[in-house]
Amino acid sequence: MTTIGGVFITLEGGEGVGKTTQQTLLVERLRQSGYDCLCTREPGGTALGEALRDLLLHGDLKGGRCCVADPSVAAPVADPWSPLAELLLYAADRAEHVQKCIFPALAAGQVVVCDRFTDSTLAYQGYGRGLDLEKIRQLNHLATGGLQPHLTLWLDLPPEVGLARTGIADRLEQERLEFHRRVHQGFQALAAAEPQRIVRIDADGSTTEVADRIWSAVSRVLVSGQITMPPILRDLVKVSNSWQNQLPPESPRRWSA
Ligand code: ATM
Repeated sequence: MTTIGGVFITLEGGEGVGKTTQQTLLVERLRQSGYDCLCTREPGGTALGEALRDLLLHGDLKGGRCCVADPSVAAPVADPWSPLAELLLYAADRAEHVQKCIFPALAAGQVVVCDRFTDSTLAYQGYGRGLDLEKIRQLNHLATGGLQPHLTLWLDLPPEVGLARTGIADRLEQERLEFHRRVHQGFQALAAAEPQRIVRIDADGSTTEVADRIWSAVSRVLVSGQITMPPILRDLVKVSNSWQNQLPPESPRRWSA
């Protein structure tokens, strides 16, 4: 195995927990402390990923619409995408993101702060939609080459509170509220199963209070930041490099929050 530098941190949680704000604050604090950071997100982070994000979150194809749980998306239509197709689109986004952005940044010794990663797929497609958790784990492994975050910050709020913050709770019918409750239970179960990696952050409080809780968890992992590159990922990078030698490297995408 090859040892590389870099620290991989992910933020997870349901709707309205404040992930995006907290990600921005965390990255600012890391940069002020002298760390070189990549601030990225899933779905997204690459050209393909941003196109998939648009499709997954706002997709409106002729004859059907995505079945993503985004409560801001209008009521489901007659022909929603199959949950398996949705799962595979998230996996395609992740494979591209890991190989083109996350892995190179880690290899260069950066701190990667990613808004959502594999735990979202387990929580949303697994616990939320009811797809088989073991199959999702296998697919996550295939897409990431086995790469796992050093630290996952699970921003926890009761789903009703988070959805109320987004201002759309009132428009949610019971069925979709139930979905978000299952997603929340999923994050709870994942955190209980991997307490070393997944740290629960109480997302109730002022922005500064939550940011301080996050910083205290992050400070603990920064001292130990070393990760091991899984061989499968090393091979993927080699293959990719051999046919991409003529192409200019893709810069990480930026987006406005
Ligand atoms: P953000 O709004 O936090 O960026 O997330 C986009 C949506 O993508 C979110 N939808 N809702 N509701 C969660 C969803 N999502 C999945 O369902 N599975 C995944 O693997 C990922 C990365 C995101």
